[in-house]
Amino acid sequence: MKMKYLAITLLITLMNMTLVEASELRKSCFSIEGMHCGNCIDKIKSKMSENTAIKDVDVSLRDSMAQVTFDPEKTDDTQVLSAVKNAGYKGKVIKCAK
Ligand SMILES: [Cu+2]
Repeated sequence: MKMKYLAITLLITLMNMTLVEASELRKSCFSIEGMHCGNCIDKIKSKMSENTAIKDVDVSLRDSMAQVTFDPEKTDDTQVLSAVKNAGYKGKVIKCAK
């Protein structure tokens, strides 16, 4: 009886660990100066795609900003900003609007 209880507890713990791992991605927002058109967006997205820890990039031309989802264990805001810079734009971290 006790063994069964332990096994179930272990199983639940393992399941929770998997869930935590899946939700460990982080979302940061950046304002980006100097974007004019779709090519600018493509350039930024393409630079960011070189960083494999970046999982999702959502660039808004109208709001001059980008929302970037990444694995915080492998990259950070600073590296995202250098991708923006390498693409030829000036970015800074801003608070994400909900
Ligand atoms: Cu452009």
